[in-house]
Amino acid sequence: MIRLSGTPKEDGFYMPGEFEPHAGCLMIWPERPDNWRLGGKPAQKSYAKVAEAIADFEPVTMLVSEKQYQNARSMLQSRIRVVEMSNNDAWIRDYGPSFLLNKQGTMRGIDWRFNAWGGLLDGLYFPWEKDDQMAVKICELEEIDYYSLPDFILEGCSIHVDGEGTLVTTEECLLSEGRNGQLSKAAIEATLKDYFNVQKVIWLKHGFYLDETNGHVDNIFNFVAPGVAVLAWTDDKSDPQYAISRECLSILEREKDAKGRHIQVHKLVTPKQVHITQEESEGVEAINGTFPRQPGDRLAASYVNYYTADGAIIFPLFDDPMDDAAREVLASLYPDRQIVGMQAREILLGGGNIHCITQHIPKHQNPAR
Ligand code: KQY
Repeated sequence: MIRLSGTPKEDGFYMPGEFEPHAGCLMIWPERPDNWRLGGKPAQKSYAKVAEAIADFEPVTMLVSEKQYQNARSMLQSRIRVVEMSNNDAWIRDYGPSFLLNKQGTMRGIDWRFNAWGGLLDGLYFPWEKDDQMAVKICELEEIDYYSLPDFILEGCSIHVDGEGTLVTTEECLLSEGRNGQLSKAAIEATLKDYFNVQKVIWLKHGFYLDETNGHVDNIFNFVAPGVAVLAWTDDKSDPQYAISRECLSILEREKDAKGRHIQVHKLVTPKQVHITQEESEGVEAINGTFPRQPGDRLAASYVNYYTADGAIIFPLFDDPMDDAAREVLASLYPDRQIVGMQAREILLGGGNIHCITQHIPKHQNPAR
């Protein structure tokens, strides 16, 4: 496949919204014992269930290391395609390619640099070179040409687009020292505009409280459709999340999107606080250089971190009374999609949630080779 010069903007390519039609979904099989308890066994069951739920609506491909191939193949239904691909961990949204389309429906990819959410400064593990190589490998697998940035760090969970010229992100993440600390906010915004081909970037200040990725936007905000969004919310003034959510809301109320619309914001109230138990902590191997999992640590539990599938919303359940309220909000916002809840604690224990472990492939018209 061709590594392209120039930019998507110059070539008329843009990133469609996740709510637009899909060709399928990619995931990576979890296994590293210093991030997933008990060698990844409970997380593997959760990933398999998420894959099966999505496979009811669109084709799913699971990328799996050589070591885990046989195990994953036996744990996954035969309708799920299993492809061997080496990796450092299982966060496809962050280091898979950003998929782009042009007006004719041709698909291309972007290969950003990945440094485990902050490199040696405040990253979450080392090394990360297999993850960093995945975007190109996936472009080869999907048979698409791609743009490659030699030194710009970006994770897919750190941006959301409406497919109509607007991108939402957080300053906490994109301006963090460990990513592109040498670049100004204006230079970072210019790269986002050139590569996602958007006209408007809305900068939230912070992501979800204690999100270990320096506040990825996908745990606090998501587009339902152009001009319509969800925001993680709490009315508990004693929770630091309270001020963060209010700050996001006031920015979103003040800003307009690329088409000049005020974004209609719907609140998804968070579950009660989720903390790591002693037993869960003991199941994770402590390795120097990997983000530790201490008993009592609060996890960034948010219903906003859901996957928009063709015909369904796959959203996280936390065994909490707010699970039902979240389902109701999502049902009212997505009347044409089934609302499917999945127990997500084991995924959350690894530091992210359903949106972070899935990457949709937009429906496209690339000729079969
Ligand atoms: O939320 C995400 N996008 C990934 C978090 C990864 C954490 C690694 N422990």
